[in-house]
Amino acid sequence: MRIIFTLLFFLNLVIISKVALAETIQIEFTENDSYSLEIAYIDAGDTIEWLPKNEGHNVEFIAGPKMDELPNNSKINESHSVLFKTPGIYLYGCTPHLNMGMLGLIIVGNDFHNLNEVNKIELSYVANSVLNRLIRTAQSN
Ligand SMILES: [Cu+2]
Repeated sequence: MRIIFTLLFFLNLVIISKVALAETIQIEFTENDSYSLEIAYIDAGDTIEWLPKNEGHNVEFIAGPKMDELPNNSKINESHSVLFKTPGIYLYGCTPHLNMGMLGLIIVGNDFHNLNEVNKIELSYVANSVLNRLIRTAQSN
């Protein structure tokens, strides 16, 4: 019986430390029509919070490891937070400024398995060159 209690105690510690390790990373909309953090490296279970520090922007998800269940888009000028559970690459952009290259990547769990799908997304010339730069940076990290 004592062993069971001891096991339960340690199991609890593991669960509590897992929860305590989940992080929230903040990304701001900037006056340069960009996100303050272009590539976010997070673990599964972490949350990203976007803050409307500059007007006229939002977060629209374009690609992710599960294309049929992408995170919700946000409304313009509103803060938005998303908890990421599935490892992989997420691509998002600002609806009004996506064609100008206002986009960002989130790499969950250092997992690049859906890189080909992300590369296949059709974007404007400028957005595509920004995406290529971000992917090169992410891969060299
Ligand atoms: Cu924008």
